[in-house]
Amino acid sequence: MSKKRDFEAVRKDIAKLMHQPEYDDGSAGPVLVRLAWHSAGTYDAETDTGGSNGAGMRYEAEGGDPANAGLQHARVFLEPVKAKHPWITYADLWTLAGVVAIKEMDGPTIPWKGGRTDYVDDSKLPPRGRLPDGAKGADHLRWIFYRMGFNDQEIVALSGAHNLGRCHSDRSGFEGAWVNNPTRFSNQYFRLLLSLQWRKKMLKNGVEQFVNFDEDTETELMMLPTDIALTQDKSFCKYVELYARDKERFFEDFSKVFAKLVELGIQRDNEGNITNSDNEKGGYHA
Ligand code: CCH
Repeated sequence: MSKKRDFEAVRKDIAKLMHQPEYDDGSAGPVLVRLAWHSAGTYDAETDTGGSNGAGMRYEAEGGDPANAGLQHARVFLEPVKAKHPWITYADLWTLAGVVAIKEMDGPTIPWKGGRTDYVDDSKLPPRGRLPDGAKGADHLRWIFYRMGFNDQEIVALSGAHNLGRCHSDRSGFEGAWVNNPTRFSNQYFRLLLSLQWRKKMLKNGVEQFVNFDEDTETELMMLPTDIALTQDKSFCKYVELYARDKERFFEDFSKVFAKLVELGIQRDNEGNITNSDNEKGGYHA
């Protein structure tokens, strides 16, 4: 491979910035995973709009969506990597960073291919409101994820990313972490969903979430209404139970579904080259 497209070198530099003692739980990992997910999760299969291609979050229309609040931290973490490897597109960098972060946090290896462009086609810009709302229920999850082309099993597998990171009241309005060790990828989220008692709590800002308080350790964990909905819907709950008891199966399924997520809207030829993006057109100027 020519030096110009040395993705291995980029992977190494992303891995090196994972440790961030001053930030959150000491890791850039969770917010990088969320950046990759939100960059891709705007996809609409019917109109073939949105998705990671184009890195539209650089611009106010998408970056300023309240659903993306806080993701500037992830983008700032990655700036030195972009400066060192200017040939990589933001669309590739953000999706690759999610994949590298998951691996660095002891998660599965996720197949990833490069070649995304930073050209934003105005006709493919996603409107706001395409990302899920944590205050809602199972119907909303299906509405959002079926639109991208995922099924119930894939929705549950993807939700397992809530093993990582935390909610911030100044970003989403919700507050707290789902698990005790939010920088290590595991199936703990599914196990806690089923094993702990979750009670509704109204936060000072009027936002409702579910919490469990452990008297012994005096720690409070949280779940979003959408997380709890996975246990209340028969079809979803089947997979919550599966992933709670079978970590290997969760890792396998998560790897496949995350790889699918970051490929949404991207068409490739037999050699893996993207056929529906035009790098020659240059950047988009909002
Ligand atoms: Fe999520 N997520 N997510 N999420 N998410 C939040 C944080 C993370 C929803 C809502 C929220 C996925 C699916 C959903 C991560 C990965 C994924 C927060 C807190 C909310 C709210 C944001 C804040 O305040 O900072 C909802 C609703 C859904 C519906 O399914 C999927 C899919 C993924 C990835 C595959 C990660 C990681 C975080 C932690 C971010 C951090 O900064 O720590």
